[in-house]
Amino acid sequence: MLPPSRRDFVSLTVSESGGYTNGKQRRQSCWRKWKQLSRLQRSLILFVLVLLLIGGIATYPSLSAQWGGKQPFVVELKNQGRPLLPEPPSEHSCFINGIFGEKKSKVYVESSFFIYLCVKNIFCHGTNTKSFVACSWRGAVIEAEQGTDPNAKEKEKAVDISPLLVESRLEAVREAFRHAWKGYKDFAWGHDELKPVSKSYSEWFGLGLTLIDALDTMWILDLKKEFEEAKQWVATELSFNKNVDVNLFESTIRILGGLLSTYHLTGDALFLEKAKDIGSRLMPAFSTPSKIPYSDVNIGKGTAHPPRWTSDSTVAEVTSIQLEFRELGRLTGDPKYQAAVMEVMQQVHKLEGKHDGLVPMFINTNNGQFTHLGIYTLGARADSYYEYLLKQWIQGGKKETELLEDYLQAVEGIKKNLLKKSSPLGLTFVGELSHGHFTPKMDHLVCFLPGTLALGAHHGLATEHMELAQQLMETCYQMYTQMETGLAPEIAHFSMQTGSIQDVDVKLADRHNLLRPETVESLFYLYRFTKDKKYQNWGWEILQSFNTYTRVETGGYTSINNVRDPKYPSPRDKMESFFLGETLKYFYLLFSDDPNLISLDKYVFNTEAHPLPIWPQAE
Ligand code: DMJ
Repeated sequence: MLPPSRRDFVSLTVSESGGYTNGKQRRQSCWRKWKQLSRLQRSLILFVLVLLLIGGIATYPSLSAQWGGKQPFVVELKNQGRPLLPEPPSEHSCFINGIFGEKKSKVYVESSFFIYLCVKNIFCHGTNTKSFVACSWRGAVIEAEQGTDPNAKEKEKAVDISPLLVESRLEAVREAFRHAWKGYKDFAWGHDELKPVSKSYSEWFGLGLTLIDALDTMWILDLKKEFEEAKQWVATELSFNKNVDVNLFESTIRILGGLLSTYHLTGDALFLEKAKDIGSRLMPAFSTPSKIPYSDVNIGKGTAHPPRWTSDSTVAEVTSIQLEFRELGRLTGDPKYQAAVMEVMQQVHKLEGKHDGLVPMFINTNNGQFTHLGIYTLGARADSYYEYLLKQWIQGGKKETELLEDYLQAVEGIKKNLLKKSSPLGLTFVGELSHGHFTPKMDHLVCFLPGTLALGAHHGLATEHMELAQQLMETCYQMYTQMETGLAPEIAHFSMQTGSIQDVDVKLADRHNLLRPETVESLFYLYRFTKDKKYQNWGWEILQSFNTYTRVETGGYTSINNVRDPKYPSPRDKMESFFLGETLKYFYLLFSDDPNLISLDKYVFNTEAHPLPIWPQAE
């Protein structure tokens, strides 16, 4: 999957057969031969020449597109000897998978060969900033809008991208999923995570994490064959009766959440039974002096404990398991599940140590108090606390006012303490506060926030939230586009000094990309609510970058160490389960134009992208 150090070139050498003759002699002998031909022979030759001329004129546009100044983007990548993009399409899907290779504001015709296979289709394509390109059959490119038109953005919004293009992008996501699934199936079947480069696997809980996380994605992407084989594994191989320590939060959002949502989408009781089994086995985590749960549970022995070095739990972890246990309680009718997780929310609601609604990162399981006070972030260890305040309120029918109050107060706290503008582009970003000192550091994890703010606005909260969501969305996109690979780093530092050249700076230790979903997730929400095509186009660019720098030839995608080095991004040899559970699912939902495909008025996504129903109003 890595770029080789050299490129492959094809050269053509045209040589004359026979010895040297000067031009005059050659012209004379040609004329003599022509005169020696019969009239019929001469007419035939002229006829063939005229036919060739007409054929040449007809094929000129596609040839000029391929050989002209614009080098076909996708073809160039393929020349590097890597399977960077989907395989050549077949039959009806010939337009799929990149006849159009898109890069920044330009659109290229990838291959006249594939266009010949689709001569009856007409493709229209808007790019993210400046121009629209309408491609007629055989690849004639008509530039309809160019560069400096001040109304270009508005027009872009107005132009309907062809349903064919929408379908082609959806198919590109399905293809990416199939490729990832192939790696998992071949080298990691039934294990937690694929190691695609070494063609092996890693275990975290030993519960087939990737397979369970991916179940509802397969259902939504309509990958029936893959879904059925995974379901068979769940039915015959999956057992939670294992002497193994699992992390309460991770197994709740990925396993319990994945099983519950698959149950709702399919109506298959197998998944509900499995959800009940894992849910009940996780309950010992709540048996603590404070009722704030421990981080780890042994699901075979029924014992729980904090990490070895502390009796603290992470605030995001104990406050981001509520959607799942509340839903399990509703389905089973057993009140213990809801009671356990709502107790945590009620305690955190009342706790001292918040700063304008912002919470610290740790909470003690013995006394139930926040610890390590003074550090406030929307990133790791706090992120999904904010997300779940809003989503629980939505899940429960917008009646639980304490949850809403805490959410609204937190948004005000973010605005007051954590928002700043970068230089030179003036991007709005979310930094961190450490004992009163502001740091312009933003985790990629924070990119869930534009989506959450937009979701709140959709459910009736201030339109100001939507405006902030759009500003932050641009920032998260810039975290990708300002990197040499087009992929965001794990952590960005924003420049605030006037005269800076680039807004996003990345420290050496923060240059990795784990195939995380948050930006694609937010793009999905922003597109659903605004219908602005630029969000789809930004997502398409990001998918291309994943295909270019993280796709492994033999199956799977790998996280990488260095988003700043397109020559050697340095694979980490791991495909996280959330790449299938979240990232590819959000890509698919982003590219879909169907608002009823997991309607946001009927479902709320847990923090691992598993949709759970919004409760009917009577409950
Ligand atoms: C996922 O497991 C969840 O989205 C979680 O809330 C945050 N981290 C990962 C994805 O980045």
